[in-house]
Amino acid sequence: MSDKKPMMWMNGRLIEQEKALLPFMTHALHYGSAVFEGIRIYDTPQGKAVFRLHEHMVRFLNSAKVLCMSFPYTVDDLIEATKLTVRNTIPNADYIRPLAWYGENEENRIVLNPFKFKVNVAIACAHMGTYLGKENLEKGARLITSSWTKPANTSTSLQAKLCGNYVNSILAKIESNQLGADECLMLNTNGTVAEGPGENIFMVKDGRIFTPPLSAGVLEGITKDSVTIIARDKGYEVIEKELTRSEVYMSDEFFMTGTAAEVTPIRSLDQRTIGEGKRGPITKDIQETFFEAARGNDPRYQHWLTLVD
Ligand code: PPE
Repeated sequence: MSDKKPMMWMNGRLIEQEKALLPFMTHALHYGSAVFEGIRIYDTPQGKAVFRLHEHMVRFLNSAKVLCMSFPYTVDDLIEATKLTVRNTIPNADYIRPLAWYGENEENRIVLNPFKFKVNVAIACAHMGTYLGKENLEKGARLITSSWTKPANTSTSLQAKLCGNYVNSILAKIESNQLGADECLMLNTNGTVAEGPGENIFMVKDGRIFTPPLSAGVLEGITKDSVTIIARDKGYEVIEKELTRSEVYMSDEFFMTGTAAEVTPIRSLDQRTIGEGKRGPITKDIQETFFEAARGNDPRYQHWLTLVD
């Protein structure tokens, strides 16, 4: 073990991660007025690489815009800051967490409107490992339908990664784990399928692949985009359409995608076995190519990787 302290980037410079302590009056701590990203680091034959870094930073700035945050960093600045952070963090880091938040105001006042509060931007790394269990990448995870619905597109901005939105995901996650499931499926206020608490979803039926549109109340996932491109390159039809819970029960295959979840097959929903109750052939085909792409073994998708060194 090296005795080098893990570093993170905050407001333009590297600091020791353990020294990143925040004041109690931080607006975001009280109200969730912050935006974040989650980005994966993969080991590739060329060294450590960040998956779709540019797209994540574009979304990060768009999320900040929705919250009327301004900060003086461009996408390119944030890409350079990320590379610097990855080079100076813990050795087994596989996940990057950019976060921008409203901090304190000068008069220490407690008010909802964050306009007079300082905006802070930071990038740190962590070890995430497999999100829904290593064995479930093959066996498939078990889902329940959450009793919590996703907020409507009229309630908040679901295409922005607003920290406050994630209280809904946390409630759903607590419930699914308390009930013995690995994860949950969340419906929207119209009763159709939205996504997971931190994943987009895909359903396979009769050889075609379906996923809900943004109007169903989902994040515009970067893994969802990668999987759609991979699937279409393989000749599968990928169709965006509203899905019902029953359609999922009757589907041939079902899987979740996300930076953290990668491509995770689902074996059951509400104790109903999906398809054969294990990773289906189309899911396997797409999952394998996804991992080859992320690990730098597929030249077709090399442009998705940013080398760190
Ligand atoms: N929907 C939601 C609600 C979501 O949070 C994520 C990412 C996705 C879909 C998939 O998006 P993308 O990562 O761009 O493919 N969730 C992040 C946070 C997970 C966490 O537990 O924290 C992630 O996967 O990094």
